[in-house]
Amino acid sequence: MTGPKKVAAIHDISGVGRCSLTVIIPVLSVMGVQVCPVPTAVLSAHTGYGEFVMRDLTDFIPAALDHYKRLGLEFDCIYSGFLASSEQIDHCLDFFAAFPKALKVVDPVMGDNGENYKTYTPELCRRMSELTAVADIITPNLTEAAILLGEKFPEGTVDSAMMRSWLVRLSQKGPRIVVITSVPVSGSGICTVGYDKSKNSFWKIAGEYVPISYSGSGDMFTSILIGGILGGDSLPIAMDRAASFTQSAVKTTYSYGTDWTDGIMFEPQLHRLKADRELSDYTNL
Ligand code: PXL
Repeated sequence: MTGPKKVAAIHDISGVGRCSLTVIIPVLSVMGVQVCPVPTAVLSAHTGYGEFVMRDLTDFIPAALDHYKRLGLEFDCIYSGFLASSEQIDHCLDFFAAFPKALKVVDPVMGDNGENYKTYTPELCRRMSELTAVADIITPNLTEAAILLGEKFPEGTVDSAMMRSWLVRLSQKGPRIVVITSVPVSGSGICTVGYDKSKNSFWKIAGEYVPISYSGSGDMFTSILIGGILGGDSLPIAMDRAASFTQSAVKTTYSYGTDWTDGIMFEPQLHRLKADRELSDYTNL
């Protein structure tokens, strides 16, 4: 009766490299969710290219928020990701405060494989924990989870007990649901691990190791997770949907031998995320 769920997506748009809004918009749209982009920056290519042109849109975010308040809009979900300045933390906090009924999802984008992204200053990383504290759901990768906890990035594999402890410690900082991606759990390949504080339940989705890490994987994973949860999935089902689609698209991409900077070749498989059938078989009376 209410039409598609509406998500305000506070992320950058990068022209080349398949990440952030160029992944989030198609993925959530095919899952039947409306994306309202609130761009944090425009880049010619994501930061993994080393050389890129970037326009910071810090001033745009509060202006867009004021407009949405004047329109009396409501969102079902506010989803933040790549930020271009530490002031944008305040703007995201204002967005979350303005729509208290919305599901608050923070992907604390800061780095991967033990390293920070090029534009992420120590101040921006330090302040990211202010955002995760007000979120309902956070989806750090292992690098970002370590930064949020002030831990060293674990070299080699980690065990389940350590991951359970990291999940609980992250949730004690605020969020009800914590999902950590890209975790090499001993004996289980590359896993996604999750915790729901309200149910004290822990979940793990095991995946195969693929010897390359593509840009935008986290954006793809979190978008599918959100699409699933807004559609009524339980946490482990949403995690499974997100991890298995991302893994399959990663394996497809790997078979073509493209550069990691080019991101996940998701276009051939996108239709698999679609709802079962189209509901358009009606006429006007
Ligand atoms: O997918 C994370 C991401 C988003 N946006 C930009 C990035 C990255 C990771 O490199 O550079 C611009």
